[in-house]
Amino acid sequence: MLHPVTATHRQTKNPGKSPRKKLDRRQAEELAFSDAKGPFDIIGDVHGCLDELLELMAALGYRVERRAGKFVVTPPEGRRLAFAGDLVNRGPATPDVLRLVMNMVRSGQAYCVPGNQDVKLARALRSRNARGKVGGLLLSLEQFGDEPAEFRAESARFLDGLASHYVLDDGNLVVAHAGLKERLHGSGSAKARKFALSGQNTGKIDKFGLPVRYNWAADYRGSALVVYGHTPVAEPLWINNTVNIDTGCVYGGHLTALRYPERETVSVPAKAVYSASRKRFLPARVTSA
Ligand SMILES: [Mn+2]
Repeated sequence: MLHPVTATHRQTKNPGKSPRKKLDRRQAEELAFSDAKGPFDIIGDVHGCLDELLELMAALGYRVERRAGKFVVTPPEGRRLAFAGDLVNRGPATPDVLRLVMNMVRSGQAYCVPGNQDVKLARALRSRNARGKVGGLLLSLEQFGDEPAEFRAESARFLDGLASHYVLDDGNLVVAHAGLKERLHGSGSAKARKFALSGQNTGKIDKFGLPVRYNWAADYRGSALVVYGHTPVAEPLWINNTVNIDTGCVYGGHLTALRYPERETVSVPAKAVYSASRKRFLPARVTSA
């Protein structure tokens, strides 16, 4: 049987006086440091690629049926999904990906941490118009144009309420969208949230005009396995005790899951190139730190 997602019992101060959004976030942060044991199937950046997500879930043994517009999921005995963030934007079916993941999180079948694109979409869904919105975010807003206002609000609330990262399996497993330095594991600080969502830039700009990111994984010496995405790689990239499982599905690569504790990856190929990448994927191997 599946164990329910258990929260610690920390009391919140004056919960009645907190704005709704903050309360949701705090509840999620409490869930983040649970003693939840695996096994888990952790999925990298989905970016609205519903078909590939369903195919990957099937490959992992999850049965998904669609009944009256709702997704009904039967996981393999005892297993749970964990999404490493960036569920949305750039791809063809952002609302349905949210519909599926929200349902699984609510029923205790999945964990989900936010990525920078999820936060961007939540903000855009709450604003009244799409002015100034470009690219992958604009595409999501167009897809949401066919959805009821209630579902927009529900999606924004869900994305806003997600904990910055998860520490699972008695501290042996960390899931964070852009990865996380060891000293920020389990921290509810704004600094930890910022790092987990977007990583840290070096202040330099590369030849493609993109910010150069600090390679935290090269300096990582922690004992917890850190599973993350955010920066597309051609193949799952293991560095020290970290693994990047964003294999760029939306750019025509693959959608990848890490099976934990087995430490095996399972990938399905993208059915199309849904978005153009400004640069080629990072090489799968790094030669030096
Ligand atoms: Mn990202």
